[in-house]
Amino acid sequence: MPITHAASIRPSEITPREVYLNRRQLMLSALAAGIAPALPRPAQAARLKTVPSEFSTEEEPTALDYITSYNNFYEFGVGKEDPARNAGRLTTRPWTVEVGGLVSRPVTFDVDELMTSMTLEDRIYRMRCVEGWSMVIPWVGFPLSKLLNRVEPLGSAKFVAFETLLRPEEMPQQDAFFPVLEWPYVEGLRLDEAMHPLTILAVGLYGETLPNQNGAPIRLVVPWKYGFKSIKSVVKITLTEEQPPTSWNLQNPREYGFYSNVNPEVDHPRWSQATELPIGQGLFASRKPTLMFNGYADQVAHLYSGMDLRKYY
Ligand SMILES: Nc1nc2c(c(=O)[nH]1)N[C@H]1C(S)=C(S)[C@@H](COP(=O)(O)O)O[C@H]1N2
Ligand SMILES: [Mo]
Repeated sequence: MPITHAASIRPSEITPREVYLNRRQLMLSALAAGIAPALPRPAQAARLKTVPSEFSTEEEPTALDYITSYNNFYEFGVGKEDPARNAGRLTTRPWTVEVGGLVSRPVTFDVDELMTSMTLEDRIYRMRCVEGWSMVIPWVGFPLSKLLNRVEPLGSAKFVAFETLLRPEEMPQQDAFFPVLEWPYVEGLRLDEAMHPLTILAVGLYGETLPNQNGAPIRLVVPWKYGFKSIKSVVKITLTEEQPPTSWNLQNPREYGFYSNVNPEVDHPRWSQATELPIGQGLFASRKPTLMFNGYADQVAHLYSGMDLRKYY
């Protein structure tokens, strides 16, 4: 059932422009100066047993306060500070992830069982948001391929579709009169992208369980794609033959494609993608060049050989 929504509305157009810019400016300078209010971590955050990973970047991770207080999670509001303020109300237990579609053994996993049956790895990844900022995030997670192998994809499976929880009682924007996106939030990957060793399901960060604002209890992380591909609070994973719909592509197909690989050479229709602002590096931090595939070209460029990345953006 199609949900009516205003096409191509961005937060910058919903809030009166000056208010938005001021709030944004304030938030950015507060963040940059390191005086943003430190929000308490949820009480239930628990230490996780992890092993190191060879896939981590050498870069210094962004401070925890920035990672947990400057977020995009539109179910909880369109402002960067809204998820930290509002996601506390999300009930994350019990939580199951239903994995099915074109597989021989469909399984509904309990998230706690999943977390104890998988080896959890520390994976420090660069994250590049399509809006032009970036962070370095020390995730805890496991390769998505391990989960997919458990359900045995059929030969006909070509794509993997993901779905976030739909629970308007706890996710205020899912009840909004003019929703920014159709709900639930959905994303998708080609099967080979989903099976790539860099693609993980994250269940924690900085060695502890995920804060709600970062997508508790389980979220996707695909480090060579813009942040919006990394769908939060996942409840359903479906293997499909056809390319699945994705939330931002439905909202504005001209601006957000299915692939959404980080690419400094292909601009967003309304802004350049050549540079990024690292969050949390002080008032005088300068923008730095964005790298092809967010710095993961050696590992992932082969997935797109022969493809025109301007057409498949
Ligand atoms: N369900 C859901 N997942 C989501 C989003 C969202 O609004 N809803 N925002 C995306 C965007 S735009 C980004 S940049 C990342 C941000 O992840 P972080 O807040 O953990 O840094 O989450 C992505 N996953
Ligand atoms: Mo984003």
